[in-house]
Amino acid sequence: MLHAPSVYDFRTSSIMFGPVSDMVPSTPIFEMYPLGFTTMAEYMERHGLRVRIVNLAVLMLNKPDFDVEAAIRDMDPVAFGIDLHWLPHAQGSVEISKICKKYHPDTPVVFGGLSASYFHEELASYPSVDYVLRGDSTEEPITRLLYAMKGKGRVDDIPNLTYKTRDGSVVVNALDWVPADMNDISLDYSFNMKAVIRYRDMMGFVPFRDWLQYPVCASLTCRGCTHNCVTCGGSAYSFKNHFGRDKIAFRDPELLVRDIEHIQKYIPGPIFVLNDFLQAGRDYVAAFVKGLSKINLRNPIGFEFFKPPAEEFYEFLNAHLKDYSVEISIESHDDDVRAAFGKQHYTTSQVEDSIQAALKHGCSRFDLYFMTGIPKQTAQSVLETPRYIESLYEKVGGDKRLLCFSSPMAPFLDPGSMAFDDPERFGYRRLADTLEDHRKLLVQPSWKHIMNYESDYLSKEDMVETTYEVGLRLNRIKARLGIAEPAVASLTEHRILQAREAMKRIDAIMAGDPVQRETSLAALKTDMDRLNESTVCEKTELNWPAYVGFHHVWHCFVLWVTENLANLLNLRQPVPPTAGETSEA
Ligand code: B12
Ligand code: SF4
Repeated sequence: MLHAPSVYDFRTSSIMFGPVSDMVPSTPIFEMYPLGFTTMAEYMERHGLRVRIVNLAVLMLNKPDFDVEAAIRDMDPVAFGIDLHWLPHAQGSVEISKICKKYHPDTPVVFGGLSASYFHEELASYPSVDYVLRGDSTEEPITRLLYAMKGKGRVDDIPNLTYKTRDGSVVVNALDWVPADMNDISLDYSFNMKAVIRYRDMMGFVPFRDWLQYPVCASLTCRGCTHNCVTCGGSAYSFKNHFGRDKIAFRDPELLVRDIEHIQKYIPGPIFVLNDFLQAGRDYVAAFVKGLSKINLRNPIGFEFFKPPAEEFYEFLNAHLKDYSVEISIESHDDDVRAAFGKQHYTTSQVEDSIQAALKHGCSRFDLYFMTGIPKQTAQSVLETPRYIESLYEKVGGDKRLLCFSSPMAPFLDPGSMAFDDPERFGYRRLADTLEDHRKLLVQPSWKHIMNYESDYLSKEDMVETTYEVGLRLNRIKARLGIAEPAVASLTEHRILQAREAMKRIDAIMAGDPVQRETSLAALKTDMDRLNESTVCEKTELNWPAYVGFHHVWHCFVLWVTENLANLLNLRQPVPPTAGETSEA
């Protein structure tokens, strides 16, 4: 399983990616591989296959002279799996598939992920791509595909598969492997740790560049979503219309607690519970939180909520957990703008009450996210954000546990979102249609040129300008309140001002003589690379605390010994694949 950088080769191209990844642990080349790599690999190994994950993006980031072609040339798998989950990998992932084909013309190349699912026919028509597995649950289909490649089974009855025949035509099998729950898979990080031991390769497996310093782990409550945010490619609408899912699939709370117990055994970092588990109802919530209390959870834990919980809920969390944090994406302080985005189910004032209640009941940290570029949002509305945040801090008495962040919706409108499918209805102009269009956009010189949309309410110029302006003002507020260290705030201020300047220089180059363009952009590369990270805020501001205990070291040691013994004595018991069974649709 290979994870590509967003742009291949970012090491030689001059691109000002901008603040596209400021709100996630990755750098702008999006080096984080999908969680699905771990669930697929664990599932395939359970069914008698061997899987190796190679995070090419991290290897390229860490070693400027890492030779991708040589690394791929020296691999000898039954098949290559490449993710095109996030559309920003459109350029890098296909380039990596070309290298796979160059050195291994007879080895099948399999793609998967949400963007691959959306563009499956176009993707399968590329000469370097043989198979695309669609949908949000490919653990079983990929296992069957691998067995078919080994001569045990046929491809024409593998669910969710799009493939190319010998004559080059593209065949689309039905998208009907859509499990109704998430209980057959496991997000088991000890798989990754065992694989590190087996292949003696730490850096190829790490999920993102700084993971060893900040070992945050994710835990997944469900697949799908009950909400319909208009720009989100993971909304109820997108899942129903493009990924075959018309009902959210939950993981049983007992299994979720078990996943978290595994994490706490080996990994000291904070655990982030993704996708709001309140969507599952009261019984689920009670079982999950009480379960966490029973395993005596010591790692800090964070929850993402899609609407602001009430005070009783925080009381309940506080009674059962030692260290919990909360995150809500409010998007805008303006209720009308938020409603136009699809979050009409709560108001700003409810969020304020929720924050106050959380802080009153032991919440360690409350992260509040704002976004630029959403429907009905004007430059003026964006520029009001810092003032609103300041007033919010006044309401909570300057409590430093509240952390506010603002970032642009960039680089792309998600494929398969309502806004992507019907841009005019939401006040957007879509500037790219096909996968190939997006591949071309990704190598444009700045995030302003890379974006695949423009809003009727906010021009691209205003989007860039307001992003940096809000970044500056927010940084100053954080410095004044003592939330950001003075030295850090001063560096951030500098970076934002320089990034703004660099964007102007790029615009001038693009407006100037085309013959000079490449040379002038190349001259800016060092500056661009320096300014591409932590643009509008210092990335470490996102980090929750972590601690290392003796038990982590001990469990890792035991795993190291048992795994080496298992490898030496070949002690593995595969479970036969479930080929032939169908899932509940
Ligand atoms: C969790 C999550 C994250 C986590 C990432 C955790 C991770 N490492 O996967 C965080 C918060 C870090 C994140 C970041 C981003 N995210 Co996000 N994220 C989600 C979320 C909420 C859930 C995804 C999930 O549950 N996955 C479940 C796991 C088990 O499955 P999976 O990883 O999807 O893999 C399965 C399939 O996709 C497929 N598959 C995936 N890869 C491959 C490869 C092969 C070969 C095969 C066969 C199959 C396959 O099979 C897997 C197993 O069944 C979705 C929204 C949603 N409701 O779905 C958005 C979503 C996926 N994210 C999205 C985006 C845009 C981003 C960012 C680009 C945002 C940004 N600008 O910073 C970044 C990219 C980060 C990076 N790569 O470095 C969009 C993607 C739209 C698109 N098509 O491009 C989504 C749909 C919605 C959204 N806007 O948030 N995200
Ligand atoms: S952005 Fe909205 S639709 Fe998308 S996953 Fe989050 S709550 Fe669901």
